[in-house]
Amino acid sequence: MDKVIITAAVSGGEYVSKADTPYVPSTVEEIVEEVVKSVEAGASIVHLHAKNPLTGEAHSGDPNPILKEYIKRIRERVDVVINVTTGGGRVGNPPDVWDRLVKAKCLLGEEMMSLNMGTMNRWAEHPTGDVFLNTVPMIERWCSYMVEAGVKPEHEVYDTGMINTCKQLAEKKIVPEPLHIQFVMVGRTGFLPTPKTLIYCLDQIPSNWTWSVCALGRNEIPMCATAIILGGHVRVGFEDNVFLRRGELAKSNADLVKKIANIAKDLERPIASPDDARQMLGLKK
Ligand code: KMH
Ligand code: ZN
Repeated sequence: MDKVIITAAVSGGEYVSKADTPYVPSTVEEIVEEVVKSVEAGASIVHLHAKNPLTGEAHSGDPNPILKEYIKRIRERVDVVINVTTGGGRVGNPPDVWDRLVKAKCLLGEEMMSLNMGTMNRWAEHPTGDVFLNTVPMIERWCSYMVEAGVKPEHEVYDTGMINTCKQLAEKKIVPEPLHIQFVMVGRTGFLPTPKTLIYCLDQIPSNWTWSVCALGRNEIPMCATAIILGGHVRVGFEDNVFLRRGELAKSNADLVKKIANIAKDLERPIASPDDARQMLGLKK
């Protein structure tokens, strides 16, 4: 079986802060340390959001200087594929401001950027509103900025129609094939986190596209195990889940990486190194 790429979403993203777990990293040092430990545990990609160093909440201003610092400091410590979020379009943020931020974000030295593939009702309460706003023109523009900068888009797909939006990007030749999809199985307002849903999704995409799965809370490990069995890649980490098992907080993202790496090894899927991931995803180092 092909090697499995483990992404560690270490920073807690936009939803997870110190109020949820004291172990979520917030300072630059803590983020870098979590990345190093996660790579040692088997992660070949890290997915990053800029954090408020005091609270561990999402940083509310321009995230780019913070992300740039993370990237520089990570590169000094460890070899790993760096994937930063575009952060989506926020309701209330002028589109031209957001557009400039995303364009500049493509030039921070990362190899991949995640991008939500449609506008969607949020599955949980969120300080900036109930909806995330990613129109098709925004998606097309942002993907072309990434491609121009040599950054590979990771297409975050939360529901069926977003698969069609990915196909349109390929048909219009905005993103070169094969695309890389992250099926984000959030439940509630999006895909139900079930094997049946995932199999349906896989039937919709070309067989040469690469794909990964993430799911929230207690669904994280079972859905990642399902992805491993079905030949895909996985993402774990505090952005999606803070528990190692029922009632026990993970003390580090690395605990979650180790858990899924052991499952992969038991299922005879070797773990991809960062260079394996680069080769499998066609990244430009
Ligand atoms: N927070 C995840 C459920 C992104 O940051 O671009 C989705 C995500 C999207 O990681
Ligand atoms: Zn994210």
